[in-house]
Amino acid sequence: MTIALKGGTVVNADRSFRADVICDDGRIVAVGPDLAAPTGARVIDASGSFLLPGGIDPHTHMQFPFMGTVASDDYYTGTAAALAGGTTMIIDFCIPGPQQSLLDGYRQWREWGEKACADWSLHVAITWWSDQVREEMGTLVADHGVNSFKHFMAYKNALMVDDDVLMHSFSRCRELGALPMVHAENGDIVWLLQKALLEAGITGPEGHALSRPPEVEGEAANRAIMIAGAAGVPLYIVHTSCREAHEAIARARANGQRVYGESLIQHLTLDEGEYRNKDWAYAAARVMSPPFRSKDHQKSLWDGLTAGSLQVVATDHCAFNTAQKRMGIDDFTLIPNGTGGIEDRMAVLWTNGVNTGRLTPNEFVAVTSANAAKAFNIYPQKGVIAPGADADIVIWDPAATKTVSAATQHSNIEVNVFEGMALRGLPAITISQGKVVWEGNELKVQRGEGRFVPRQGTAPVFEAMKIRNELTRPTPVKRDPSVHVTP
Ligand code: DUC
Ligand code: ZN
Ligand code: ZN
Ligand code: ZN
Repeated sequence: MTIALKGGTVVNADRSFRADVICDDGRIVAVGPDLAAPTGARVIDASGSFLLPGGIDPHTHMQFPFMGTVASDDYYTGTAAALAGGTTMIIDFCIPGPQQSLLDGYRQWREWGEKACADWSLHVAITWWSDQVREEMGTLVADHGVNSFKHFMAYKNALMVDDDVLMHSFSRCRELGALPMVHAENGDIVWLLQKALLEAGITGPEGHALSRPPEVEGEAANRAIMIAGAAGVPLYIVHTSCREAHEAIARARANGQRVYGESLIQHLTLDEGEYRNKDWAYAAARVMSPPFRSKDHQKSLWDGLTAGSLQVVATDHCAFNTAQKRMGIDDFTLIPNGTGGIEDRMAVLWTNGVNTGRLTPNEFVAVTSANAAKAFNIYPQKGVIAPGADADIVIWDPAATKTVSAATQHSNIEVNVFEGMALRGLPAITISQGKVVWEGNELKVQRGEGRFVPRQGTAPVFEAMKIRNELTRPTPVKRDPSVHVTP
């Protein structure tokens, strides 16, 4: 299948320019002015539109078995919703439980993912430590295209790991050229606050936010950054939701540490007042961790995106319907944590970011695709419109409008946290693997046509860190920063 996009403005992270784009056989084959459409090509008039690299959401949980239930979007419905919103690739999480083999978990998640209709990839979570885990991390990097490992500092007695595991795993990541990631919340403190709130008779969704104040996130973010420094690895902090965590990231970066900060579209646009809604189901639908914050925290996140101290906008898409949320009707700690968002991420960010002048269109592309592609080592296969890249393109209509409604969404739940939000700037057409999959508000997708995208380890980054450490070694040497003792 050949497609010629005529008359649009290509918007990449680095620059914008008028150009036609030719896609053939799943790849972008030409980008330039006044290109002749090859014979037999479908010609699409893109005048007045922007051509954006397909969105990459590097933080989703499709079909995730979590808190006694399973997330309601599977890899098919979740990636279909993604494509309808202009996101052409997800990086989801394989989360083997404590004592479970990473390779067994990985095989299970690969099988679940076979029905995806957009390209996808996997991070793998480290929820325990042993020689077997160390070994299997190596196999995943060498043979299975995994180059990032996630660590939960929260969810005590479930997924949470302590500093011992963090140090072991981060050090192993360093050996492998893999990027460690953290969910930064102090799970011990959350646990104590949850108990205290329940004892005080606070059982509703408002207790969720009270049990996870910004301090627990700030503490964990600072701790993870220090451990990453001690281990000599870069660090990716998922769903940075508050000023404390963002400032820890900004400070670390200013000190020359490679720390990447991800924000979520929900935290940028929705605030903690949502948990005080009198309608239990309304508030419970918005329970996710970290929780929505106050406007001051939101401002800090927007400032971080503008200034570059936060680099990614993701969703943590983890969809639960009202019946699932009801598991926590008498106890907020039992409400499954998670919200949707993947279908709305691009348009909500455009409306609240580009239309307000907080982000340029180029910065929009950086935070919705290019930066994630770079951090996870799939750039320029993904994240840019250039010859040779995958033909994942969104024809973006900056004048199109809609009001968000769960009634018209493709995600497999009956609620939407952005319900009623007026949007301006929408994906008119989504092209995935060189095929039009979203057009005229209709999806044309097939189960299983998404491909698993393997990612290599990021060894050059680690080599640079080693050289830099050697070059900048202070004299007299207190602690030789190039020596990282592997525990
Ligand atoms: N937070 C959520 O809200 N859901 C999934 C996991 C997480 O960390
Ligand atoms: Zn140990
Ligand atoms: Zn998380
Ligand atoms: Zn998550």
